[in-house]
Amino acid sequence: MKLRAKPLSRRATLQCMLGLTSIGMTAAPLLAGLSQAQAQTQDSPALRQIDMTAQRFKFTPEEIPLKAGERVVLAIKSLDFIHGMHIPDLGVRVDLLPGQITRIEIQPQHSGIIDFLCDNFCGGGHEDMHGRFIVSA
Ligand SMILES: [Cu+2]
Repeated sequence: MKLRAKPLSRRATLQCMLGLTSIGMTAAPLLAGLSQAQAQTQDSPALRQIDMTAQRFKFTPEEIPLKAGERVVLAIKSLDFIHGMHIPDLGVRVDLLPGQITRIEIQPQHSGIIDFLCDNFCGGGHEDMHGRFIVSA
């Protein structure tokens, strides 16, 4: 069966326009906000992205606050070496290729401190290359 859109009569169009303008100045922005939020949850849930860099011998930022249960994407750019990103408590470990952005999705379930570290030996300061997520309830 073919569905054909029925052209609106001139009167119907006019009624629509009147209907829209009858929404008060305060209601219109509220409705716009609602439809935007729905679009995000239904179509592509936008995860919060945390931009990071890895460079001898430091992750930036080194301390990252998170909420328990929140899914986030770490977008880590290595600036100079194949560093490693190892998060033992979350069972995550990846190489960070220089010049590329490596994305890792994590979702810590409980509040507390979760350490992360570089696990590719990258030089004299390698042992200092670590950081932590501070997960709040
Ligand atoms: Cu390193």
